[in-house]
Amino acid sequence: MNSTLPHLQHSSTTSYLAGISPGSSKSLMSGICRASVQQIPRGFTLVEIAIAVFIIALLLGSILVPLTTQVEQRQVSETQKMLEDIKEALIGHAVAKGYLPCTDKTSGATTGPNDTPNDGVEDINTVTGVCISSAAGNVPWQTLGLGAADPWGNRFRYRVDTNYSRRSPATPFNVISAAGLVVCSTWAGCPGTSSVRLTPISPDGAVAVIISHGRNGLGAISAQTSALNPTPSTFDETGNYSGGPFVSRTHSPVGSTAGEFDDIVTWLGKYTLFNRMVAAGKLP
Ligand SMILES: [Ca+2]
Ligand SMILES: [Ca+2]
Repeated sequence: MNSTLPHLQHSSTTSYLAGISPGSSKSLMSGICRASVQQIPRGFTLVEIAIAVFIIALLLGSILVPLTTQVEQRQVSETQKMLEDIKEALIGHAVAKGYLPCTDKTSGATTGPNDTPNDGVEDINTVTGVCISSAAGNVPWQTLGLGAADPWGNRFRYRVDTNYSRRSPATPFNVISAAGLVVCSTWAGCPGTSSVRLTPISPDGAVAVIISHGRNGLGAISAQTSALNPTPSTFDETGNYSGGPFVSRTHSPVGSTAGEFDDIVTWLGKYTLFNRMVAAGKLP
């Protein structure tokens, strides 16, 4: 029986359409289809390309997102370790000398080696034995023999209760000295900012507070330029940037109800300091 497409039939033993053999039991249509597949190079359709791109994006996303998260977690852990090292160095300084170091001021004039901003050396009036500034400044990293910057290239902020940084001829602190710094879980409820007062995290007062301004670096002093970074927009980070009340809480991202917060904060409580100084025979 002849094909229903007689114009494609021919008598040659070699078909001009590959895959079609005259007289074959295979259908002509099957041969035509196979010939088309064999003869016409077929590329990828847009749909196939889109699916491939989508799968590649998924794979890259599944690899890169955990990597990014791991890097951030490692930076936070590293910062927490650095803050603990700073706290231990502060205690060591107090044990060795009988007082905590003053801040290294972040701005203002230079009047001498003990009054120079951003050099990592505490700024102290050697005549009176009182710190040049009672405001927050840099951790005096040179005085303590520590690194200058957090993992994001910013300096650690430090505020000390100046009762604990006085030295001769001023009267050094003792076990009845009050500690006036406070760390809260939110700025809005911290003492001094609202009639609604939350219990501070440091209820008996902190003698020193040490802060890394975190990955966003808002309100930090750049270790590279000694310039002030853009300042934070949330109250909780503003307290840490402006010198208190200080806030330590769970981190929250931009756009969250609680507002962005990525500061890493630690503090030295007065009883911790007293305990270590008594153990070292330096108090009472
Ligand atoms: Ca200084
Ligand atoms: Ca921050």
